[in-house]
Amino acid sequence: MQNKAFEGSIDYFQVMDENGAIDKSLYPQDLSDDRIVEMYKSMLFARNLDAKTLSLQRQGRADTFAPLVGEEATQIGTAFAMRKDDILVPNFRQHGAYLARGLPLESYFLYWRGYEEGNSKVKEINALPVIVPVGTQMPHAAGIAYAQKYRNKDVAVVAFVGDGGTSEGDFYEAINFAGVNKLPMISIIENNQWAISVPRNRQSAAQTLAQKAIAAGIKGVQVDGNDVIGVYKVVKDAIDHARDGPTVIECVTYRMGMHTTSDDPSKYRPEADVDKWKAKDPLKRVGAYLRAKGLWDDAKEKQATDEQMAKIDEAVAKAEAFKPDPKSMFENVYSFVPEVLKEEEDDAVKSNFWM
Ligand SMILES: Cc1ncc(C[n+]2csc(CCOP(=O)(O)OP(=O)(O)O)c2C)c(N)n1
Ligand SMILES: [Mg+2]
Repeated sequence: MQNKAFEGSIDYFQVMDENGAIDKSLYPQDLSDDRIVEMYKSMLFARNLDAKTLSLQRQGRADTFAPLVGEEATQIGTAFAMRKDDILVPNFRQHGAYLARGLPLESYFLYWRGYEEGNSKVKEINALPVIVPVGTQMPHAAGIAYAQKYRNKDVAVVAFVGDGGTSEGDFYEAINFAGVNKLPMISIIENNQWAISVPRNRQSAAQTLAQKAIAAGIKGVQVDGNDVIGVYKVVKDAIDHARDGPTVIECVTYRMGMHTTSDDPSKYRPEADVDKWKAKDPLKRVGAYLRAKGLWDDAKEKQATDEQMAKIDEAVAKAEAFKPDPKSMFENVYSFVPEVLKEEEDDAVKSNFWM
């Protein structure tokens, strides 16, 4: 005898196509025109901020950072679908999501100037700090989701992971644990096609990354990650059903810039690939939609950009005038200060090494 023991499939969603045309049957009913304008402004802000931070880094005024250009729809669509109490667990490229959730801009610049104080404000927006080790945020997210369920709280945990991150054991362990315990955990795979110089096809032989959910016995979907309305829709649906269990959402997008400011992608990828993805630019697409509806135009674009750049310049000036407290190195590491750390702090204060 031979029977099929299991059969599965992964749905792909796109609500807004590359020209800004909408599939009305999938359009999320709760999404107003005003909200889409807000999403567009938030995407524009992320892009302007990226360009500014890159320029500061090149002038030695910011540390190494990971640009998000091209991935705005994935991050902003997700952030807008989240409720206030939901918890954001980023990796290291999610400043678009952070800022859309309300992280003070000055904190962002403080972090990228290397100050601990920049990372501590994330608490105020129900988020975890920037997490650089690839994939380690996923077990944290599963643990936090377990706590929400244990306390019977209607809170979803939304964790970001890269395509590269899905090859880590941490990813599998986290989604497995989430599946077994039916946790309110949404895993957003920000599949930007690259893990530094490793392309998606060298990352996994699986046809989609979303199908990894199937092995964990949980729901997996794929969405056009450059379609902000599509991303909003699938994340919102997952959050609405988070009490029933976890979802893995693969957002198919593209890293249009470098991995980080210490990387040169021209060494390993053809420029023609980038050009191909430029046609799918997430900002152009929603911009075309809003313009066709009479909700956006060149004057609004200029006004929004001018306002955003002024805000950015003001935050940079504040961050550059910031006087760090060296004691901050010892804070926010643990929920309480362990004796050994306290001793180190006392020694450091006594030795006055920073004076
Ligand atoms: C555990 C671990 N291994 C290796 C690295 C070095 N590293 C930093 S980012 C990165 C690639 C991550 O790719 P992906 O998960 O696709 O995220 P993306 O950078 O594309 O956003 C690697 C290998 C690291 N930070 N942590
Ligand atoms: Mg990647």
